[in-house]
Amino acid sequence: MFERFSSTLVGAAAAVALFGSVAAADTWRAWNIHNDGHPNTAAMDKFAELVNTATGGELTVEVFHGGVLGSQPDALEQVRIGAIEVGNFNLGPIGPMVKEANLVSLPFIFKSVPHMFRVLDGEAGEIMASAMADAGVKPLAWVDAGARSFYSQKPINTPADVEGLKIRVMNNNLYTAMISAMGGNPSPMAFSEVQQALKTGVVDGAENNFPSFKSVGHYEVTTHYSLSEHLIIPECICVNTAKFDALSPEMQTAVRGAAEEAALFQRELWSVQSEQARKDVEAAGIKVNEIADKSPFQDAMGVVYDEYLAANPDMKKLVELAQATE
Ligand code: BDP
Repeated sequence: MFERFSSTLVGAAAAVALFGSVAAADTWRAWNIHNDGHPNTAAMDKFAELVNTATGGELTVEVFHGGVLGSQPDALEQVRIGAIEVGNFNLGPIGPMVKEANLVSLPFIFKSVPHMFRVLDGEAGEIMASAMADAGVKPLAWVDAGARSFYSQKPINTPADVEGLKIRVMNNNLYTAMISAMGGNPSPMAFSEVQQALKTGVVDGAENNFPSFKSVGHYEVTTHYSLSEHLIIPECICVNTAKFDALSPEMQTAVRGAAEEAALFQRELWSVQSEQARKDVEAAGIKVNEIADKSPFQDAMGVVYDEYLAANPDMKKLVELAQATE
């Protein structure tokens, strides 16, 4: 027993001498909800490739696409506790876990995608990132997810058109409040169930960006996509905080650099592929309608903001920071 123990110590000492660290080569599991053809799938593959190169193979990332490691809320919990190390997450489902992340789930909080990135690059983004890291889900880089709009079997031009419709939303009370404020019936549901729910009429509509509308076939079971652009929600490459903190400073730099480069790659792909996705769904028969005046939608959200900020007065600062960002 003593002999075994001492030979383990000798082995560890030899490894330190060879690699300059006690950490042996490690593999991280990465969660990705998207399938092939979606820009984030290519970006996560890129992240894995970059980590492998930058760490000289000391850290390998194995990406599991198509949500096979679980639904997004489940996978977030797994990352939080370290059962999955890393993933591409939407900040919407992070809100119930990290209040500060909810800033981005307030409808119409951002004027545009560039405005969203400016807010993330400023003080509000720092506050959100550190709260997320404290909760165990540390953002290494932000990625683009465009704007989310409604789709259904009829065009939506005003909030009144949402009245009485059952609309699928992601898992976050702000989204249920958003749909209720328009007189609709919100239905939180896992992404993987939405196509079937639209097909069978369990829900009348949903909301998403063009790449996701296309990639999981929601366009095959709806007829109209209405450019309400009510939510501009960023996504992250997020890692379990403890796993990241346990890396050597050199490895941290390598992994963060890989995430940043993969995120830039994603943003470029996104701008090309989201336009292409729109063209593809239009070619497949989807009618896309512009909404010239979005102010009735914005006005309808007054109650969502009022109730949310009354219940969470500490979120006022973040809202003000976002609104004050040019
Ligand atoms: C997509 C996001 C993905 C979400 C999905 C959804 O990229 O993270 O799970 O929407 O609506 O746009 O659930």
